[in-house]
Amino acid sequence: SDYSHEPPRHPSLKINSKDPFNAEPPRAALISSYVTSVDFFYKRNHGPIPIVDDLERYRVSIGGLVEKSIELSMDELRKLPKYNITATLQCAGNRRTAMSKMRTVKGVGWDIAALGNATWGGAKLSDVLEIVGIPKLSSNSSLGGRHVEFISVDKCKEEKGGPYKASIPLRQATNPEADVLLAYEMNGEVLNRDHGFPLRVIVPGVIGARSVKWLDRIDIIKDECQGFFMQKDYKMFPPSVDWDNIDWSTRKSQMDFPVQCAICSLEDDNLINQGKITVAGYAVSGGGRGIERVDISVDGGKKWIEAGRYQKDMPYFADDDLGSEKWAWVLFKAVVDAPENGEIIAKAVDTAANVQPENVDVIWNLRGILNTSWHRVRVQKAS
Ligand code: MTE
Ligand code: MO
Repeated sequence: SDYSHEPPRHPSLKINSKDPFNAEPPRAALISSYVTSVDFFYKRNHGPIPIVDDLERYRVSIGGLVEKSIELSMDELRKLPKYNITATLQCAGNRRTAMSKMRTVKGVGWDIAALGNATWGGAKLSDVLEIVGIPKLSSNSSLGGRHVEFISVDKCKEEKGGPYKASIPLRQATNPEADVLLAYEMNGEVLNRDHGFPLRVIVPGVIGARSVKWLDRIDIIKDECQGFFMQKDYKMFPPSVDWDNIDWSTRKSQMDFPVQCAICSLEDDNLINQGKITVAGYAVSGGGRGIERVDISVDGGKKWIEAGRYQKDMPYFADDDLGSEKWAWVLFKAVVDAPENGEIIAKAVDTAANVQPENVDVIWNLRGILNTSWHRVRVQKAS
């Protein structure tokens, strides 16, 4: 693979793997703004960043089980109604490093910042699929298609040099309220190369792996995409399954991500010299479920205090209409006393009352995905 044409990146990103480039921002940078800047947005790749430089000739083709295949240019996509959707993209491997401390897992190590909250601009996939004759809210195309496959132009070794691909159910793709986008903008600017220039998919509320970058083709297919990242990677196995007894076909491809939160104002270990500590971070849940509350404990989980929460630049209350922010994270903040036992814990509850698990061992899985265990940091008084 040729890594000699990678784009420039912000020097403060923490590099977890260089080729392919996988990096996350420092914890504190993540909570410095509600919308994550492009510079500080995590970068997750499986091969070199492809170069798409002839925009005049660039086309995304839409075919498979449709009556008539089409090709769309960027100009044609831009003429469709444009939506700006604020959505948190989270890698299923977020917090993998902490899971691997319990027992070794396979995969790139990530601290707690393999996610970001951006405003994505583009056309709705449900509008695009109407052009090829598939109405809104369809579970089947007339030719028997039930899934929508996204195929990239990049090359990954897991696909034996072929492109990255993934699929989502047709029902979700044709549901305007699922807000699946063909995005050409990120935070009001043209998408940059790292994040999928000129066109990527955004599947809100779903693990990042389904939001295919550098889109080449969209195919309507009968069965789920058979690619590596759908069938042999992003699946959640029970703790009893290891590499000697794994049967990939027994589990579904992971789609929605579960409720998650993490403290970003503190590192794993901190020296403090005052009695009060600011605990701030993010909380997010998949599937369009909002965040109901975030609880903080300084006594190992016996007593909890509720953190203040923010969405956009306004205080946000859980029972309101979630509106356009239902895919976005909530930032939280609380000021607490220094813990006697030296540990601060955060856990979030989503609007369906799902709660994060207390310990990582009950959700350990060999690929190290979806570590959503209570987030714990340690503080020590400086002497
Ligand atoms: N799309 C392509 N073409 N190639 C990739 O390697 N990685 C996926 C997804 N889309 C990937 C891809 C994964 S695992 C994640 S988490 C997100 O892109 C990361 O998107 P980002 O780099 O814009 O943050
Ligand atoms: Mo990912």
